[in-house]
This record gives sequence, C-alpha cells and structure tokens, in this order.
Amino acid sequence: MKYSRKLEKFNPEVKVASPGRINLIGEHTDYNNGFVMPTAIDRKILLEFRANNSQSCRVYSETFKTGFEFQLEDDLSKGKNWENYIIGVVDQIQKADKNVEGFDCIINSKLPVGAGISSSAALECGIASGLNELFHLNLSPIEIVKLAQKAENEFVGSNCGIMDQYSSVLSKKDHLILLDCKSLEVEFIPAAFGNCKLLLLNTNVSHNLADSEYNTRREECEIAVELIRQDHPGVTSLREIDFKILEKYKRKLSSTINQRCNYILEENERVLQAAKKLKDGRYVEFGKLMYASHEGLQHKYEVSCPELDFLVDYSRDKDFIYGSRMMGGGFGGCTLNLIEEDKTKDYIKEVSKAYFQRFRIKLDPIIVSPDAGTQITKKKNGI
Ligand code: GAF
Repeated sequence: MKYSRKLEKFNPEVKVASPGRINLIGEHTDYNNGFVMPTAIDRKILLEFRANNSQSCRVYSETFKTGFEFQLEDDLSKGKNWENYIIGVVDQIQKADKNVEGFDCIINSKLPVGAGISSSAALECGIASGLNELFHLNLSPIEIVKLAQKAENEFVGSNCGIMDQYSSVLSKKDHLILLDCKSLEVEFIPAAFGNCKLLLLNTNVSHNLADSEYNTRREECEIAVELIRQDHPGVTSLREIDFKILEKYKRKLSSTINQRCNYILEENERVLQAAKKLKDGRYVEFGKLMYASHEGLQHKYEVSCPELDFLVDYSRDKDFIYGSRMMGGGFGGCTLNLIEEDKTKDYIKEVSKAYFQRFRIKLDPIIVSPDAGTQITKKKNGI
C-alpha cells in the first residue's frame, strides 16, 4: 500500500544515525572471502522510530518526500526500489523468529544514492538497529550486520558481500577496518594520512549494468572455485587459492575467468601490503597501491567506466595526489582520492571543470572523514 502523505513529526522512542562507508582498498574481495579496508564516514542516514501498537509499518522519507505502508504478515511482498531495503530487513527479522510489531519511521538521508558509498547498507542497518532497540530484539551488532546482508541478498536480490554492512555498523571513529572476510577477524588501523585528506569525486553516473554485472562477477569467481575444488575439496573460495594453483587450471578456465581470479588474488595481496604501508606512514606507496587496484578493476575485473577512468587518469600527473581509484561495486559512483589538504580546493575546481567539459555532467566533491559505526539514542518517554 502506498503512503505518500507526510508522516506527522512525532516524539521518537529511538533515533539512529547510520553511516555510509568508503573503502580504501580491497574491492570485490569480500564475497571471495578476502581482505577489505573500509570505514564508516561522517555522512549518515538519520532515522526516527516509534512503536504504533498496530500491525502497520509506516515509513516516510524526508529525502524522497514520499512514504509507504505495509502490514506485518508471514509473507511480505516486495515494494519498489528503496522500499525493499526496509521490507527486506523486517522480513529477515521475522524469519529469525524475532517479534517485530508495527512502527512508524521517518528517514532523513545525507547520503547520495548510487554514489557507491553504500546508502543501501546504511538504510538496512539503520532499520535493523532501530527495530532492535525499539522491540528489544536482542540482536548483537554482528547479527545485525548478517541480517542486513541477508535482506539484500534474498529480498533485494543483490548478491553483495559483508563489507558494507560490517563497516556501517562496526567502524571505530578515526580508524580503518582491516577485515578478513573469511574469519571476520578485524584489526583497527588508525586513519592517519599525514597532510592528506580523503576526497570523493562523485561522477553522478550509475550505469544500469551495475546489478547484473555484479552478480555475474560473483558467478565467474564461483565457476573457478567449483572447478578447482574437484581436485582440492578444501577449497571453498578464491581465498584458498594461490597463483600456483590458478596457473595449473589456466587452460581449463576461460581467459575472462582467469583475469577475474588474477585480479582477486592480486587485490588481496595489495590490501595486506597497504595496511603495512599505512602503519609505517608510507602514504605515497599506499597511494600507488590504490592506483594499482584501479588498474586491476579497470582492465582485469572490468567494472570501471569511462567517467571513473577519466577522473583517475586526470589525477595521475598531480604529485599532490598520492592515490586515486574507483570505489565500491563500479560502473559509476565515486573515485576515492588521497590528496594533500592544501591543494584540495584548487584541484576540485580544476577537475570539476575538466569533467564537465568532457561529459557535460556536474561532478560532486565530498571530503570525508572516517567515523564511528551506527549510533543509537533511546529514551523511554520520547527523545
Ligand atoms: C558493493 C557490495 F555491496 C560489497 O559487498 C562489495 O562487494 C563492493 O560492492 C565491492 O567491493 O558495495
């Protein structure tokens, strides 16, 4: 049922600030059980909740100026686009045998959609965290992460890994997460970048290949794993495969799949090297790994696009930019740039002009800082 009337402002019982994320390095490695280096950022979705003592769930987005309503039933049916990130989470909470009741929710997002900074994971995790508090569901942070990921896999239909939900919930202010997506072991690395800042350049394009190609990449990696595990039953993901094993199966795999696997193995190594460079304060070398990551994504994993490549190439001869790469699933969204702070303003002007001249599209710069994961405020008699 549609509910486009604005939900009247209410005294919330629970407020949640649910952040977007960046990823310094380690792209498309999460669903291959590899390494990633993301963190939550100081851009968030704000959500307010109250129980409404009914079986109705009413959600209003201040950002989209529209809302919708659905009833709690055993089998929840799909809504449209952004609605599914919410209904999908409620569906998973019910499937986990947790007792969710009717609620009202107002959402106010400061995260651009389609920019590759994970507004969808922020929304899922924000809804799951809010309902967890509101109805005392007793879900731990990692259970919230996994539930939100499952909602995206099963309800929305995107076969994403765990990185986005993990970083949205479990990040630590001013730190990066070095996450082993196989064991879920984590190391928090202080996010010190010397005299540099993290600058996102939003291409403002989101090619509609993104969803289908994302799932295809995942399938391509799985084909290689399936083949190799016929002789090596212990292999369950590309994480357990090294270059030597891959070489042995080279002829049996298509050249495209060889390329994909090669990229994943190299990217995993790059993440570990990058963590070391960062801890040693070797930011220029860290930046070189960012460029190498982009090249792999562009030529071997083939998830970049002309707009992203243009921005990365544009930065190459600027010695005040240490590293630049596409970020997230690809086919649009942002580049992430490690740039000397005092050069940032002039560079934004210059690159925005060049980008507009080339594509006739406005470039959106966003300077971000690593921030804490989900923040929750709760009051008994309204906040
Ligand atoms: C998207 C997915 F949601 C993540 O799980 C991850 O695979 C990323 O693309 C690519 O690194 O954000």
